[in-house]
Formats: sequence, C-alpha cells, structure tokens
Amino acid sequence: MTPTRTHTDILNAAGLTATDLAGGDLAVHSPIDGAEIARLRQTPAAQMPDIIARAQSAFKVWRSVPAPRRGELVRLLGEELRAAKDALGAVVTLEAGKITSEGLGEVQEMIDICDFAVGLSRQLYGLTIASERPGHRMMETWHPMGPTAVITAFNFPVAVWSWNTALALVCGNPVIWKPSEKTPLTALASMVAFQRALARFGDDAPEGLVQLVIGGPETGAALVESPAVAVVSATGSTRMGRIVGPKVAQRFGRSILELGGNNAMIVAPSADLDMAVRAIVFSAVGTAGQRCTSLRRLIVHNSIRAELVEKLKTAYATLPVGDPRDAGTLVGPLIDADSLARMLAALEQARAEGGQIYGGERCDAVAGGAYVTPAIADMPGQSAIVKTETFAPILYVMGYDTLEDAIDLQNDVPQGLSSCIFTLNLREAEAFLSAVGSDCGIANVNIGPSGAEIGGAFGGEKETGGGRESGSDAWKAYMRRATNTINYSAQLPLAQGVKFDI
Ligand code: UN1
Repeated sequence: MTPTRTHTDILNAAGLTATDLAGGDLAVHSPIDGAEIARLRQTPAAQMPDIIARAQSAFKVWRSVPAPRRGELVRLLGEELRAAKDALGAVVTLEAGKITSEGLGEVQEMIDICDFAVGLSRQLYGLTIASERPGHRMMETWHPMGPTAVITAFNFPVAVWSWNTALALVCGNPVIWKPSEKTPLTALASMVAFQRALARFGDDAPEGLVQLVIGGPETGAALVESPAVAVVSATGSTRMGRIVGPKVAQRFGRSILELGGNNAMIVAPSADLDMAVRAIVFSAVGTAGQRCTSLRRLIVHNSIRAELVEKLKTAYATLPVGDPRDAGTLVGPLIDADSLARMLAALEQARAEGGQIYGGERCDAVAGGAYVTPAIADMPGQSAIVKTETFAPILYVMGYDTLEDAIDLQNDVPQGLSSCIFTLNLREAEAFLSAVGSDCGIANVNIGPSGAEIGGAFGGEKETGGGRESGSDAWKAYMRRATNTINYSAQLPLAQGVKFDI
C-alpha cells in the first residue's frame, strides 16, 4: 500500500519549513514519481570566499577545544540522529529513492560513525619512539589539519557526509559540505539535526563550524581550488575525481577520493550456492545497483555457471520493483531518466559485445519515476562494457576455469573498490585475500561486496582514488603528524654521530 503522507509532510517532519523549500532556482525532484518537491536557493559563487574565511576563523577556535570535548558535540549529533532516524530516513527515501529499510539503514550508518568518533575523540594516539641519542625522547603528535570540504554524491546522500564530518570534527577541523545537486534536501535535514546538537552543546563551538553550500561545479571548484581548504574529501565519479584530484594536488592540499567501483564476486565450485544467490541479489540489485560497492561482475566457475545463472534468473523473476515506500518493495527507482537511459545504452552495448540479456526492461511502477527490472548480462568475456562502471542494476556474468584466471579477471578493470569470493576452500579464500589476490581496498569472503560496516576503513585503489574514510585509522587523513624530539639532557649530541664542535 502506498503511504498517504505527502512529500511536504515528509519534509516538514524532518524539520524543513516552507521557507527552506522555496524561493530559489534549484529544482529538486523525487525519483519516486518525478514530482518537484522544492526549489532551493543556491549559494552564490561570490559568497564562497566568505564561507571559507568563516571556516578558517572557526578552525582557530575549534583546534584548541580538547578532542574529548569535541567528541561531546558528535555524541549529541548521534543522539539527535537517533531521535530523527525515522524522519530523516523518510527524506532519504523521498529524495534518493531508497527503499524504507535502506533509508533507515543509511541513518543508522550515521549514528554508528558518531558512536565510533566519540570513542575516537579519546584515542587520537601518537607513537613514542626510541631515540638514538642519550637523554632524548621522540614522539608523534597529531594536530588538526584545517577546514575540510566534504563533497558527497546522491546515492549515500547523508552517510558519507557523516563519515567525514564526525571524524573531521573530533579531529579539530571545521567542515564545508557540498552535497549532490540531486539530494540537497537530505543535507538540509541533516543540518537541522546538527543545529539541534549545536544548540545543546554550549558556546565553545565557533560560528561556522559546519557550513552547507548548495550549488554546482562552480561551488565545488571554489572549495577545491582554495589553499585555505586543507582537506578535500570527494565521493563520486572517476570523471569528477580526475578534475578534483589534480587541482588539490597542484596546491599541495590533501584529498580523500572515493570514486568509481566495478566490484566482482568470484563463485568457486565449493561455494554455498544458496547463500551466494542471496548475497548476489542484495549486492547487485539493492539500492537499484546505485552503490559504489554494488556487485557488477560475477565470475563463476564454469562447472556451476549454468546452474547459478538459472537460480539467479529465478530470483530476479520475482523481485518486487516499485514505490520504495511500499513494504515489500526491494528495488526502487533509479535516480533519474538519464540514469535509466545510460543503463539501457549499456545493455545495448553488452548485446553488441555478445552478451545475452535477461531483464533490464523499463517498467512504469509509479508514473514519472525511472523504474527498471534488474538485468543479468551473460557475457562471453570481459569486454569493454564490463570494464565500465554503469550506475544501475546490471550484473555481468563471466566463467572461469582456474582461480588464477578468476583473480586475473577480477583485477583486470580500472577500478579497485570492493571484491569478494564465495568458497568453502580455505586455500582459495586465503589466496584471494593475499598479496597475489584481489587488488581492491575491500576484499571479503562469503559475503557480498556491498554493505560495509563503518568500523573498517572504506575506499579503494586505482581509479577508485586511493582514499580511506570511516573506521580503522582513516582519521589520520584529517590530521597532520608532527614528529617531536625532546632533549632532557644537558648535552647536545647530534644524530648519526656527526661532530660539529664550536
Ligand atoms: C557508497 O556507495 O558510496 O558499503 C558508499 C556500503 C555502504 C556505503 C557505500 N556502507 O555499501
């Protein structure tokens, strides 16, 4: 049953008022039905220098607030997000088209990273290192880097902001957030939660600690090009990363890039096939194939290829495609009609390259939305289209005979984000995880490539950009390391035995 709450009800429940939603020229559409749900004011390019200057002033204050106290702000943000979980999850569904459970899951990911960052605020450790000189001690100190730009994509419109912001804040950095032009409302709604946290925090948070800018490439360019923006964390296409990366490098800034993925699963003869099928379907069609980590390539042992493809066709035949708000829907809409057109063009190319296509048909689940049945493309090999990331639910299937061939196929694409193997054979699993195995930033055994927890570092190699966000020691990218040598003796011995007597 389609819910009865109007688009406006959903936005209001997340704290967005009529004034927030009108008066500008950026039209925001819901992918559910294509309806225009807001017309937002964009940040004028001329205001960007002031915004960056405000972040610099905020930095001068925030860097001296003790890290555990900075963690308290993030703890409050986590509390506000818990309270707003249903409301914000519904905005994610409305604006990004995710099914209800995934919209809520995304907010849970925000809460999880807040919890992680609160603990981290008391664990920004440096090393103590043995000095070669008597009466000396060496240590490392980690200091805040400075204003951090966070550029996010439509597909995880709020979680990726929170990974970066929760860490940046405890590390002592102010944040300027530029969300995708397709999902600015989730950003506004997240800022409502942040403002509530800020109001409860007290007055040691400087003005301009987290600022939201709404706009297109010009707005992004102002952040990317300004030497005052110490860290640029950008999530999106490889095309975008090719512009951002060199510009930040040119001014010796630091970038954290999380770009395209072309994630594979190897299914070995010993695999638990029923488990593999469930993992394949979730990771290939979940979020309508619009995760960076979505499964795009299935590399299956030739002895079980036909059987597995049959099982998948059976599973795909009953997948409920439709309104993401309806209980039971598993596949919501693509973000827009352009995205659907790109999917259909990719399937056309796959056909031309010898692929046999199942599914991939447009359907009018809700008028005005870009709905499509997920596709399986049984391919004769890893042709050009298979090496290309198409942000849609297309699963390319290829066969293999030896694990070595499978790993070669897995690695022979320009992207290097996520990967996995289904096998019950210990040797195969360990080989896949070893230095001669998967070349990706994420490599899993007996789970799919998507749906990572926040506790691990998230990111990948090659055209994926090399950045790491979220858990483990990803926080180090938001701080600068100082090596300190302290002499507590009354002598001045030189390192390497150098003599320099005056
Ligand atoms: C993304 O698609 O940019 O691992 C992020 C996952 C999610 C995050 C994906 N936790 O699928």
